[in-house]
Formats: sequence, structure tokens, C-alpha cells
Amino acid sequence: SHLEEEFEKIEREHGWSALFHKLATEHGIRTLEKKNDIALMNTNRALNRFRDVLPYDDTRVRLNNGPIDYINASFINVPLANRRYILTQGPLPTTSKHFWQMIWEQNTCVIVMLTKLMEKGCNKCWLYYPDYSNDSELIYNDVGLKVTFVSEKPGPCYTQRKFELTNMRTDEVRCIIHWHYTDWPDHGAPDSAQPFLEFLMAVRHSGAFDSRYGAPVLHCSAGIGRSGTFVLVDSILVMLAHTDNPEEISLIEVLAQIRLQRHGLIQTNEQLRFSYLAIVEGLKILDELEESHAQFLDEPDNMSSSLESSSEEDYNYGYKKQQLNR
Ligand code: PTR
Ligand code: PTR
Repeated sequence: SHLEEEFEKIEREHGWSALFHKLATEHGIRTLEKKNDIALMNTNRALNRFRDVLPYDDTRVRLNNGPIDYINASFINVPLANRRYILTQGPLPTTSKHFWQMIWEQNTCVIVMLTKLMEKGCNKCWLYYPDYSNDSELIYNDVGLKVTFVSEKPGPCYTQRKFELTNMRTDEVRCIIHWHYTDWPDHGAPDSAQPFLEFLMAVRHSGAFDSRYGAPVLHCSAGIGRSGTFVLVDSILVMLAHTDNPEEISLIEVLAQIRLQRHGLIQTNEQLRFSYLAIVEGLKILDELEESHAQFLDEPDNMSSSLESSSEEDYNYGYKKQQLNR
């Protein structure tokens, strides 16, 4: 593909830092008009994990019910891929309840976590979900929600968990799938594309983009570097799968577009390079992965089967099989 040629050219010319710089300067000019006044309000400041990573006012996710409508989260829309995502920071002790409130209100059923709780001795994210090592249920009375641990299936690069999210006011219960990539330090990139692509495939097959539910919620620590990389790779692969004119798809242009919706998506040269690499590799192996995944899903009682455990349904949200709304 043209992206493979581009990748090889940049690689030969050692052009990653120049390209990344161009993105920040040339395309960055477009973000000068963007405001994040709400994130900077006195009442909201403390709800941001990083002083310098804030949602823009126009794309921020609002909390509907309760005294506070602020959470450090942004809607990302990629119309050409017919994709929507919510990107957010790793919850803090004080914002975990808001996180779950957002999950409930947005009708999200899939969470993608791309950070460890701690990296190199630093806290990257609060433990906002129940797992084997803590209580099997977390209760957030303020927002009337209860999160119950259902299952956990660890793997070398990622872990899948299932939770039940109960609205204690209405007794309604929803199933939440939690995909946790554990092999990707911040400001870096995974060692190879293969496990990441397997992860992406598993996320897609779990109903993350099912139109009956809200957008999947993606987070890392700041919710920009690793989460931005995920969005770019996923959405470009969707576009490439559905176009007759792949050469019209510009990775940098798509990246500049999503950067207008949340600041700083993709943080380093290395992450930019990895995005290209994962897309180029993805074009080669996704069909294969798709097939093995289909067999995997056929096995009864599989953890990876979707919310309503109908593997046929899962299919509809997979690569190439997705029906785009025109
Ligand atoms: N000021 C912080 C820093 O650079 O350390 C903000 C920051 C932290 C930005 C983590 C990005 C980070 O990575 P990610 O979005 O992948 O968690
Ligand atoms: N319906 C969306 C749009 O028109 O923007 C998404 C879409 C994108 C649909 C590309 C189809 C696309 O390509 P093709 O016509 O080659 O399948």
C-alpha cells in the first residue's frame, strides 16, 4: 500500500522526528483556537490528572446527573471510518465514580485500558475496577453505581476482565468488558505489532463498536499518547478496508483531525512510527487473525464472546464485515 511505501521512505530518511515535528507545528496551528476553559475552572482543576492534558470544551464528555458535569474525557469522531470513541485519563481516586457514571450514561459496554496501574514505581492510574486482589465489588454511592467482578483472563500482553455494572437506583444491570493491554509503557510503543493487532481484533469482536451501545471508552494515563495511537491504527485500518482509493487516505491528515478533538494524540516519534507499522502489518495479517478469531469464537463458553454471547453478532462488528452507514 502507499502507507507501506511512505513508512519505508520515512524509515530510510530517519524522518520520524521531522514528521512528528511538522505535525505539532504546521497542523498544530489549527488547534490554537481551541478552548479548554471548563477544564480549567477552579471547581474542575483538581479533577485533571495532568495540568497540561485537558479536554477541549467543544468535544468534552459531560456528566448528566449530579452536581459536577466535568470529567477529563473527550469524544473522538472519525466519520470516514464511521467510528466513535471516548478518550479519557486514567481515573484518579476522586474521579473513579465519575468514570463509572460516564460509562453508565454513555451506555458504554467496552473499556480499553492501555496502561499499567504503576510503571517504573510511578502511579499511572488508580485501581478503579474490582479484581481478584481487591474486593470483588466496588460501590459508588454518590452516583448510585456498583461494579462487580465477574471474571478475569490474563494473557502475556493483555488481560480480559468482565464486570457487572449495577444501577442501584433502578436495579438495572449491564455487562462490561474490560480489555487491559499490559505491555506498553507510556511515551513508548509496543515491541511488535502482532500482539497489539491481536488485542485490537479481540476488542473489535467483543462488540466495542456495536451501534446498539455507546462508544467504547479508551484510556491510558493521560489518555492521549497510547489511546491516540489505538484510535489512529483502528480507524485507518477500517478506512483502508472499505475504500477503493486507498491512496486518498492520509494518515497525517486523519491524525491532525483527531488532534482537533483531543490535544496531543500520539505523543512521540516512536508512537507515530508504530502507528504506521501496525497499519502496514495489520493489512497483511488481519485477515488471518480474523479467521483464527472466528474459530476461537465458535468454541462454546468462550470468554471472548460478546456481551450477549452471540458469536454471529460479533461478526458484524469485525474487520471488513462491518456495515458502514453511508
Ligand atoms: N505531563 C505529562 C507527561 O508528559 O509526563 C503528561 C502525559 C503523561 C502525557 C502520560 C502523555 C502520557 O502518556 P499516555 O497518554 O500514553 O498515558
Ligand atoms: N459512510 C461513511 C462515509 O461516506 O463517510 C463511511 C465510508 C467510508 C463508507 C468509505 C464507504 C467508504 O468507502 P467505499 O465506498 O469504497 O466502501
